[in-house]
This record gives sequence, C-alpha cells and structure tokens, in this order.
Amino acid sequence: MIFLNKFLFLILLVPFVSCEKFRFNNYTLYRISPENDQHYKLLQDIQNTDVRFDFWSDPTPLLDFVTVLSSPEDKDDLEEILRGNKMKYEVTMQNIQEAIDKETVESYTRSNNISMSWNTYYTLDSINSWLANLITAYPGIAGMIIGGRSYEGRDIKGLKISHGSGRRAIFIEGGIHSREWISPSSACYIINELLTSNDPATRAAARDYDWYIFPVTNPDGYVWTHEQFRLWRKNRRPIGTAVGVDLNRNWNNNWLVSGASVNPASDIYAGPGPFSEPETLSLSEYIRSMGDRIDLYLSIHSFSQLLLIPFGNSTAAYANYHDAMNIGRRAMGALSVRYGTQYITGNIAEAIYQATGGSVDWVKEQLKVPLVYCYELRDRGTFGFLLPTDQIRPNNEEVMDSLLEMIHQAKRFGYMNSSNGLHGSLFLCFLALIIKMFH
Ligand code: 0X9
Ligand code: ZN
Repeated sequence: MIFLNKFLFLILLVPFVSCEKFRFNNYTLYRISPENDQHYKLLQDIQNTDVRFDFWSDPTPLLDFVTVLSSPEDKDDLEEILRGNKMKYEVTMQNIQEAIDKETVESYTRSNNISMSWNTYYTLDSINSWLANLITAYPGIAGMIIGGRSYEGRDIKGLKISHGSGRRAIFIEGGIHSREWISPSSACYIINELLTSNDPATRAAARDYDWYIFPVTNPDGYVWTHEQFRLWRKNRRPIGTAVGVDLNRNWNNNWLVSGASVNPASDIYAGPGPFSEPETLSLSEYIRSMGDRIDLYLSIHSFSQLLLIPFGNSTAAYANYHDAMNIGRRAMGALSVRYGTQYITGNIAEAIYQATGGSVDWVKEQLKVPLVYCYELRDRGTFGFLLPTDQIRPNNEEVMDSLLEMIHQAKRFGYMNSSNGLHGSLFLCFLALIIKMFH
C-alpha cells in the first residue's frame, strides 16, 4: 500500500539512473502482526519518522498485518525494535529480488495471437497488441478506446465492448499504481471473459452493458516498473529533482486534504495542483464526456483484499451508502466461494486511512455515479506487490465471480437497469397483458 516517506535515497536516486535495472538484493519483507493499540501506535510512529523502512501497508486496526520492506543494512535494527516491543512478525521473503526474478513477464509479438496466459505478467506493449488483436478478432463488438495520454506521450489504451447502442456503461480503471501488476492482469481477464466465455451470466453481462476497460492508466509508470524499478508507484513526470506524482492523489476532489503529501519525493505526492498530470486530466475528461451513462465504476489496486467505497476522508453515510455496502459485501461473499479468499468491505477512510484526491472519490462526488468501488486485490501482505504468478489465475477468476455477483445484486437493489433490460421487462409486461386478454 502506501509508501509514506521512506527509502528517500532510492526515490531520489533511481529516477535518473536509467541505464541499469535496480536490484533489490537481500531486501527483506516482513509481515508484522500487531496485537494491541500500543503496537499499532508504535508502527505508525516508525512509519512517520523512520525513512529507512518501506511500509507496503499501513498500520490500521482493521487489518491484522503490516507489511514492511527493509534493506539488508537496516534489518537488524527493525528486528530489534519488533522484538523489544514483543511484536510478532515473520520474514515472508529473505530476498525480494528472488521473487522479482521469478515473476515471469511475457512479451509476445506474434500479430495474430489473441490468447493471454494467466500464469505470467505482461509488458505494456504486449497488453496493447493483445487489445489490438481482440479488435480484429471481434469486429463490431470490441473497439479501441483512448482514455488519454501520459506525460511521456503514451496513449492510455482500453477496450470498449458493446453489443449494441444505448446501453448503460460499466467503467474499469486498472494500473493507476504501476507496481500493482495484478491490477492490469485482472482487467485483461475481465475483458477476456466478456469476449470469450460461454457462461450464461458472463454472456448476459457482456451483452447488457457497454464496457469501458483500461488495464493500464499509468503507462509510463508501468513501463518503468518493467524496465528500471519494480516498485515504482507514481507517474514519471520530473518535478524539480524528484520524479512522479501519485495519480491516485491528483484528482480534483478534496485535493491534498488528507493522506497526501506536498513533497515531490514522497510516494503519495499529490502533484503541484489538482489534475496537474496529463494522465488524470485527460482520463477525467474522457470519463466526464460519457455524461451520466456510467452505472458502475471500478478502480483496481492491490493489495490487502479489501473492497472500498468512497469517501477517502469521511465515514459519513451518503445517500446510497448502505446499498453500496450491502452490494459490495454480497459480491465479496461470491468472491470467497471458489478459493475461500476473504475480503473486507468498507469505507475508505474507515477501512484503511484517510486519503483524498483518488479517482473513486471524484467519480462519486463530481459525476454522481451510483456505484463506485475500489478493489485492493490479493494478497494479505505475504507477497504484497510481488504476487506470485501462480496466483494470477485464481485471483482473476475470483474477481470475475465477484463482478458478476455485484451486477446481480446491484440489479436486485434497483441499480444498473440497462435500457436493454428495460426493453426486456416492458416486453414481458406486454406479453403478460396479451396472455391475460386471451385467457
Ligand atoms: O492509497 C491508495 O491510493 C489506494 N491504496 S494502495 O495501496 N493501492 O495505494 C487506496 C485507494 C482508495 N481510494 C482513495 N483513497 N480515494
Ligand atoms: Zn494502488
């Protein structure tokens, strides 16, 4: 999760050293289990004051783990602090470079290949050629959409899946944080299912809505994680001597109000102003141009196994807060069926930490989209951002299960009634009337 202040030397050094990939040799990942308020408080203090340790997740009482990365030089100190305070911890990876080396990354160039494997990650070029190939394979149903442009001039590419005009829309934004590799993968999996599945519920979902899916909304950052620095989170715009703005702190809704930084070296740097970044500005314009067609908006992140609803700075219940929670909880119930994976559903400010300027808050508040969720995918801190490739397929399958249930529940609660569905029910009423007349 967030990277408040730490590893400043890496943040300052690595952005400009673009010749060789940074290696995390002997960097150790800890999964700490705080047991009381004192433990949480101590971990929060370390996170806020000790720049040597990189908190991959935040000490928040809702989560019973905190994931922290240490360099080989500082690990003895960390262990001493933990032991001195009687805190339970386990070393989940002695040397995260080994896990990074195990993460296979496929880049296919064959122009007619339309199948993705769900046991490997992909480069940006591969994802984009896969999208292009799908458009050729499913003409009239799948179309390329460009949601905007990045600082380095890359298009934010996505796919629109539509079986006809006039449908309500579902919008999915993946990869806004570049190191969360499972996010683009799950967005691609959803695309793949919508186009190829024979499952009736999936086919109905594909048919009944217009889908707008952007697997990689931070393309520069994503390329950087593949080519230079695996743990890069922000975009790649140089700001003074630092690089990058956290694109999930840069949206124009309660910008910089809480859980964001004014320090360009920080991993939660909100940028010099709201929508200062080409990625957020162009993508938000694209989303706004869709008017009020969006019924469901999903932002996909990792990790912690959470389903979050707005807002990032308030736990106050808005108009359909309880519906959103109920629909979310039921969707997470469906997610757990296949592999037993447990998610917690909650409000952002309550479930993790106060964080404003995120996409979901803007979409909810400014565009009044009825249902808006942020997924924090697998796992619960064992591998964190370095989710092993053998978990890609199970993760993606369970996310798809949850999405179908989310749509099902949303409809039961009176949401997402596509015009298509409306025609269907009008037709049924008409039919019932005719039957009655002749009875
Ligand atoms: O901090 C974030 O941006 C997200 N967590 S992550 O670990 N993937 O970085 C949470 C986003 C929740 N949404 C808002 N804060 N609006
Ligand atoms: Zn994220």
